[in-house]
Amino acid sequence: MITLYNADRCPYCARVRIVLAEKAIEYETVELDLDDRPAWIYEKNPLGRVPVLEDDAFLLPESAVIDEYLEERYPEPALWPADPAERALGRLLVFRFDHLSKPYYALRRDEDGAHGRLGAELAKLNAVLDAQPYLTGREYGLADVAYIPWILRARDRMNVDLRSLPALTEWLERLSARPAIAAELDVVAAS
Ligand SMILES: N[C@@H](CCC(=O)N[C@@H](CS)C(=O)NCC(=O)O)C(=O)O
Repeated sequence: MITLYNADRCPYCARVRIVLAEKAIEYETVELDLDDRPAWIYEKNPLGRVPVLEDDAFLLPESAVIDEYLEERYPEPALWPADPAERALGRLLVFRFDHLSKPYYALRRDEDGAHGRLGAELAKLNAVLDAQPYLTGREYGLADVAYIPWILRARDRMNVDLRSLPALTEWLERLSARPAIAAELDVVAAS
């Protein structure tokens, strides 16, 4: 049985919830209060962070690594393209995710200039989506999953206006039609 150590409000956990849902993998959830983390979480992850995936006795932290593990362990439906170059470009976006997360968390801390820096990174994603329908390439996949939790929260919780970014807005609408993403919209609305 798979267990996900989870916090609903955590976008990194959302990356894992989405992949588990897309692949229809059965799992149980242990919900953590991030404001009052239990001491035992350090036995699961020495950094004390969620998500952590437990697959029988195997423990794995780090959302991007967990998603790669799930993709290899449960290959269907595939969430990376078959073409190695297309897959590598998708992985490059995941690898460079901190280009988005740094201004995102800076804006959450209300730092000067963060709004503009986040806007510039969102414009870069919009340019990628002008050239191809998904961040992963021609099909939806793990690069889209890696970014969508923050884009949803930026729009719905931080009032970041995406209307000047049509390709990003259309991508968001297309993704929101997927049950795995619609479930995350509900989580964001409830948290
Ligand atoms: N690089 C980690 C980041 C996970 C992370 O920062 N999780 C947050 C919750 S959204 C957390 O557990 N924070 C507690 C802390 O940093 O002590 C991943 O991708 O899984």
